[in-house]
Formats: sequence, C-alpha cells, structure tokens
Amino acid sequence: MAFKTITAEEAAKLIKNDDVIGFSGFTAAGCPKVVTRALAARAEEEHAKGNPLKVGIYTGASTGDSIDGALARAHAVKFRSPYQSSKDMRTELNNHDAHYFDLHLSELAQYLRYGFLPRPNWAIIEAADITDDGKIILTSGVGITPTIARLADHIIIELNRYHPKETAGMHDIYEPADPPYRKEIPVYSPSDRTGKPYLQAEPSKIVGIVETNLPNEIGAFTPTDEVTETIGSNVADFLSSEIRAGRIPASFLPVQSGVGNVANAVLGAMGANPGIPPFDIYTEVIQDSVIKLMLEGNVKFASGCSLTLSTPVLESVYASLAELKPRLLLRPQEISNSPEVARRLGLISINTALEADIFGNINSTHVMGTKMMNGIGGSGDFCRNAFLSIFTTPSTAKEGKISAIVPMVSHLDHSEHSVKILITEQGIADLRGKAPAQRAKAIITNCVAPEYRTLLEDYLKLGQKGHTPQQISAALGFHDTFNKTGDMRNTNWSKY
Ligand code: 0RQ
Repeated sequence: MAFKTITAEEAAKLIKNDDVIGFSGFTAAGCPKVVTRALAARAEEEHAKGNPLKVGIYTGASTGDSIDGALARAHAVKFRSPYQSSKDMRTELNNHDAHYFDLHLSELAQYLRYGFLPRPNWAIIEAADITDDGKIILTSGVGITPTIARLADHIIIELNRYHPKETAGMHDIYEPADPPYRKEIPVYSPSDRTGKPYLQAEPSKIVGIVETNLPNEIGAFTPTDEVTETIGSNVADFLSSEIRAGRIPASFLPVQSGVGNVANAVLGAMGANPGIPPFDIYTEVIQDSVIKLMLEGNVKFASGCSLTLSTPVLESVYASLAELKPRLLLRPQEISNSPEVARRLGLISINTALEADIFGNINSTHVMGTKMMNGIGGSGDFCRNAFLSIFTTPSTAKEGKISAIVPMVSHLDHSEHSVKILITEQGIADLRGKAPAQRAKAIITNCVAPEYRTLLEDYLKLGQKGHTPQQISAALGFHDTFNKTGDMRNTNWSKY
C-alpha cells in the first residue's frame, strides 16, 4: 500500500489544540472509532498537566460514543456542529463547555465551502477500501465526507475491515458546484445516480492509515409499544385515505422518515396497510424497519445517507449484498437532504416533534425552551420542502406530566407554514387550509390527551381577538407550571 500504517495513538498525537476535525459517517454509521478514543485519552493527560487540548468538530449527524461520548467526557470539544444525540455531549453543550451550532443537515457541507465556518484541518474517514491513488470506498454512512476530504489539510483513514469491500457500488458520491455555477442536482427518481461510487481523495494529504475491525456503535431500538403502534397506524390510515381521495397518486410517492421508535412504528404500519402500495424511500437514515419492509416486498428502493442498522441487521445486509445492493444507495447529506430534490420528488415527510403548539408550530430541539436535546437534524430540510409534511408525537411525555401539545412552543424549529398534518396516538389533525383558530380546534379535539383538553379549551377562551388567539401573558403557562410544580396538569390560568 502506498500509505503509511500508523496506530490510533500516533494519529491522535498529530492533532493540536484548537484544530478543527471533520468526520466521516452519518449517525453512528460510518464514523471513525479509534483515533478519537486515543485523542480523548491524550486530552485527559494534557488537561492533567494543565495544558489545553480542545478541538472543533464537524460530523454528518450524531455519532457513535467513540466520537461524541469520548471527547465530551474528556472535555476536549471546543465547538460542535451540526447534530448530536449523546448524553455526555448534551451536558457539555448545555453547560456551555462546548459551543453548539445547530444546523440543517443539508447545509453543513456548503457552509464549509462558502467559508461560513472554520475550515477543517483534519478529515478522519472510515473506509472499507482505498487504492494507492486515493480512491476511497466509504462504509455505511456518507455524511459530509466528500467535502471535508477536499477541504481538510490532512486526512487520516481508519480502514475498517469489518465492512466488506464488496459494498463498492452502493455509494453515489457527488458534490454540487457553488453559486453562481450551481446546476440542478439531477435526481429525478430515488434510484438516480449523479456521481461516482468512490470518493477521490488527494493522496498527498493522507498522512496515515489506522487499521481496525469494529462494528458500528448502534444500539438496538426499543420495541414498539401501544402508543407508537397507534401513532403508526394513524399515519398509515391517513396516507391510505389520501390515496383514496386522489390527493396522493395511486402509485404513491417516495417517503422520508425520521429516526427512532415512532419512525420505526410508522414504517411498520405503512408496510402492513393494504391501502398503501409498495413504495420508495428517499431519506437520510435507512433504519432496520426499511430493510424488513424491503425483504417483505413493501419497499422497492431506498436512497439515504446511512445504513443506521443494528449490528445483526447490517450483517444480514452484508450477507445478502447480491440481492440488496441494487436496491440501496448511499449519498452525501447535501443530496439525501436536498430541499431541491425533496420538492421535485414530492416526498411524504414524517418527523417527530418534541412539542407542538395548538396552532401547528413545532419544537424539535429544546426541552422546556432551554435545554438542547439533539438538534434540528434533517427535519427542516424535509418538512419545508415535502409534498406533505407530517409531524408525529406521543400526546404526553414523562407519565403525563408534560403535554406535548402546548399553547405556544417554547422554541420554534418548524413553523405553522410548513407543517401540514399533526398526528398523535389520539388522532389526526389536518391543518391544510385552516386559519389559526380552526387549527387550534382541530388539534385540541383530535391530538391532545384527554386530561389536557379542557385546559387548552380554557386557554383559547382567554385568547385575545387577533388572528392567532394567543394570550401572551399565559402562552408559556404550561412550561412555567411544569418548572414550578413538575406537572403541567397543575396549570391554573387565573394566575396568568
Ligand atoms: O425522554 O429519553 O428521558 O425517555 O424526550 O422522546 O418520545 O422517545 O422520541 O426518541 O423519537 O425523540 C424530537 C427528540 C424525539 C427526535 C426527538 C422526552 C421523552 C424522552 C425522547 P427520555 P421519544 P424520540 C431525522 C430527522 C429532531 C431531528 C429530526 C429528534 C425523549 O425525533 O431529535 O427530526 N428530532 N431529524 O420523554 C420534555 C417534551 C418531550 C420530552 C418528549 N415535550 N418535553 N421532554 N420528551 N417530549 C433524524 C436526523 O436528522 C439524523
């Protein structure tokens, strides 16, 4: 091999305080796994000696524990973008120990190219294979890798033998030109290819190869329960009724679905609904339920940015590559999440809200308006541009002490102008063509948990006479009551 083999510790020693690193992968799929653990150990040693060692971090999305967890616990992160879902990183961000810049996932690569953010000094890339002239076959997640490989001064490769070289052909690596030279992204159907199956890196930038043989750090999904299954069947019933009404073509449209338990339940219910024909997926995260639906014949093709699969399911895909590779495509996130492509393909977009308000605004990110949960992720890329944007959420959280439907969201990620349908286990609110007061009625009647309905009806009676009948002094009364008493059900409007 043309490149020097080095250890993770040797690689980590090259990285200096204040350096900026871009990582391959998307979610824990395709992320490097050993250099950051060595870097975290070094940071702890340096900190013990009183020396600073903190780095800026760009990733595709969330990562495995070896990146966000290890570096956060070592207090080795100066800034972080665009998405994370690690308990330890969350603590760092919420304590202001690391600065977090929450960003639409489709935008990070171009933000870096445009010079809006510091350029990465390092790209650390997990590869399934590499040729002497720098052609890299990525593993199970693409993320921002093409852009960081091009922009970084130096590249470290983690060559992970766990991922078979035979995945070559599953990736489609393409970077759009920047304005004023950008042309349309030529994806007209989910299976269209626009680029190359490999990433071309500049060989002189590659400082070393660290050999590994490690699975992705992806935990198993918690099983569906009554609430998530009811949300799933509400979504599937709604979509099949839209087909019957002629508002969704009988051949159906490509589906984007978020991550997590609700998303898994939704896809499962869609597969089981006889009113929904086999469909294509155009999304960011291909998770276990997509592979199951593919094997059952309910999903025809899946384009995404990562195979975020539990280890047994990823291994079953690798064991059936001849059958599945022609039906799977992994793209950079600026293509998988492209607003232009989402609008053109007419995606049905289904994402999960942390909280929604009775007027159809969505908070996806901030618990009680202040604490960062994960980030906006791809939800904004899709929601604003989809053919039909659906948000789902269980109607309550924390054993009913929190209503996920509130008078006014405590932080705004997706506005009433983008959100078309809200679905909970209680039912479905179709917000299309409704004025704010009508939306409030539809949401309170159909989506709110019974114990919160009267409270929200009473809130509306307090309302001012304006177009959107908010009572500003009481609008965050649910949150205020929760902060004071630990239970939103104690809200007493006469106090506001
Ligand atoms: O708390 O973890 O302590 O049990 O929030 O809630 O119901 O398990 O739902 O795991 O799907 O996460 C919005 C965070 C939902 C996620 C969000 C508490 C609840 C629980 C998690 P525990 P659930 P999920 C594709 C698209 C933004 C990015 C996005 C997300 C925990 O879906 O990050 O959409 N979305 N990306 O108890 C306080 C509330 C709450 C609440 C729930 N109103 N107030 N806590 N919880 N509602 C993905 C990518 O972009 C990669």
